[in-house]
Amino acid sequence: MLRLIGLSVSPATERARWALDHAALTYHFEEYLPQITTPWVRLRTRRLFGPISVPILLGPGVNLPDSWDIAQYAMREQPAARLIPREQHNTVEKMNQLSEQIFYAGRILTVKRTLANDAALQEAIPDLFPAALHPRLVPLARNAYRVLRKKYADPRRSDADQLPWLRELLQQVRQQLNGKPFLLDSGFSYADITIIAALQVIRPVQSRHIPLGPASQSCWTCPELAQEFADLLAWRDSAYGEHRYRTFSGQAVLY
Ligand SMILES: N[C@@H](CCC(=O)N[C@@H](CS)C(=O)NCC(=O)O)C(=O)O
Repeated sequence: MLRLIGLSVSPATERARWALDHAALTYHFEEYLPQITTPWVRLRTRRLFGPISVPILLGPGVNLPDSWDIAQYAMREQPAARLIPREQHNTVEKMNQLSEQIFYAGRILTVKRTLANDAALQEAIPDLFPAALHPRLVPLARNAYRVLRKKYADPRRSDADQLPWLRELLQQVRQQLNGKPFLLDSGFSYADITIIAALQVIRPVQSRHIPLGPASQSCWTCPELAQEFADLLAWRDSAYGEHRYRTFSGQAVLY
């Protein structure tokens, strides 16, 4: 059985889950708790040094540490799902790079807003700790987010420059979509999945899809861009309704 280690709230995990679900590949999902489960993840992935990031897909002969690798694996295992149609591989890869750029720029702003919001820091504390302790664990969450701020920093752009950069990237998405139902002419694909997942940093999808408390939802929102790119967010919301919990052959995916 495949095992996907991930962070439920992370766009990178969401695109790997969606790809596996669409390809009708079953897996056990394991929530990653940064710092807490890191040693155990290092041991099983045989990555004893260097940074660990999720999602990671494990299974017999499978040890894939990146959502793009996982999507390509899903494509190989289930070609009929047409996640990455062979003749459009380059376009899908380009869309994945665009998704990474949106996700990385947006994440810097999300982390910054979270660090300034005690209620969001409290929401970020794992359920593993009794609820009564959460208010007292806020300083711990703040330290964890400071580590993330350092880890995800962009040496090429100031925080203020991330917004115009995001605007430019979203315009590229709009251009590729060009009023069509999907990014590729041939139909729903991993290009849609990866871009849709990254739009989480512009305004989060309903929390029944990705669990975020109200304070965290506001930290994941770029109000300046959410309105300007309401067309992309509406496209994202309708794709969730039609494609998120359905395999390529139309079977329901049960969560
Ligand atoms: N390009 C990678 C990005 C993975 C990534 O950035 N993962 C973050 C989640 S948002 C992570 O593992 N964060 C935990 C940490 O840094 O400790 C992918 O798509 O798999």
